[in-house]
Amino acid sequence: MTQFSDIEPLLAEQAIELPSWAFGNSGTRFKVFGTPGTPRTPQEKIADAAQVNKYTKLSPSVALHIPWDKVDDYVALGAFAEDHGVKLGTVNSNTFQDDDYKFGSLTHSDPVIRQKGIDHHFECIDIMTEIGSRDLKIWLADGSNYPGQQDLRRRQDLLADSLQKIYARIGSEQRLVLEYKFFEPAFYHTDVPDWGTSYAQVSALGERAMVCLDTGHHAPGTNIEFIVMQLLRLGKLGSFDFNSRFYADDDLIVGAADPFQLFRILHEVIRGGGYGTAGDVAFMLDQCHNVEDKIPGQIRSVLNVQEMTARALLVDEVALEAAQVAGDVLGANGILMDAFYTDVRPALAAWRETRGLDGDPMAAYAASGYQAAIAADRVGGQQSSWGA
Ligand code: PSV
Ligand code: MN
Repeated sequence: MTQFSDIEPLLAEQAIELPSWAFGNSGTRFKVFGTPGTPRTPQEKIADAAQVNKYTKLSPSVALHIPWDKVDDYVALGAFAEDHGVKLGTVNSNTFQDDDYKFGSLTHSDPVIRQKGIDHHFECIDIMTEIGSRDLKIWLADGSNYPGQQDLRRRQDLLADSLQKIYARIGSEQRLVLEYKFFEPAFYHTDVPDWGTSYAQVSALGERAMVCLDTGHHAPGTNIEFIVMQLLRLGKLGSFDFNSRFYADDDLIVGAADPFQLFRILHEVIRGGGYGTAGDVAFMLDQCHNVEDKIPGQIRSVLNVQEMTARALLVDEVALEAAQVAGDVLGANGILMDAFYTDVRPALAAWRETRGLDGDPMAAYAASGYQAAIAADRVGGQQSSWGA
């Protein structure tokens, strides 16, 4: 039986990147609620993200979304982040909010608009080079709403061509990760709807092109851990966008809807060699906080990932394999469930204290007064918003 002390060194390797946009306001097409203290600038988003790392030591980097986080001086932004104890990480492109992209971006039939989308990615790569970022993350809203509206195959060919041009600009230490999503905003067809399409496209590019798996981007009932296993097996799992969903692309707190699913995913990550500093899978959150405060929402999120990671690390792999090979159906299932049902919270709290952290990061943040301070200080200006 694996003991908690056995897994402590591995827990210390955990790093979960935070999305800058999680600190802005967000909502639905029905309403975006404002929150007192919401950042107005990329700097204020980074300062808030640094709070999450301060109380958890789990989130040493922040992902940018361009143009939402556009600044004049990215080197200065990187220095600002370092002063706050975090680094700048993945750069996310955005070809879904410009009128020109109404009928697509990298798959658009008009070469001028396709080139505009490609140029935007060149700009993102330049920013990555300035801030020392490894990953360019591409998610495309491209697709169509009605059968017959578009030529599905032609668009795959155009996508391959556009991605090839972007990939050719990637530096030798940089990677391109291509995210998939089964629907929305296009509803009939999406140009990168599933891991297989992403895999086919990135495989055609080369070694430094990988798949990004957003946990909210699958049909209900999809066995996501199978996809994790398969991509790791193929050497193409580049990154995760963690969040959770009940119905659609809800972007709720990871582990909130189905902690068992998160446990199963992390178990496959660990088994497939994707966990820790030895693996090169990037773990990111891609979440929005519509009604809850954003900083504690992010703290809760990284703690959920840490708790399910600890449980997954506790799986007795030797006994599990023996049961599997012996055809012991209930024995194998029982071994997995024993780890899942282990309440690791007291052990994690004690371990945090040995690392100079408060055992209860949520309570420590609440007691710090930071939330009230930003609410008082950040008066006026334009609050950041998803899509602003
Ligand atoms: C698309 O739904 C997505 O998951 C992509 O990662 C975007 O970059 C992100 O959401 C924006 O919130
Ligand atoms: Mn995502």
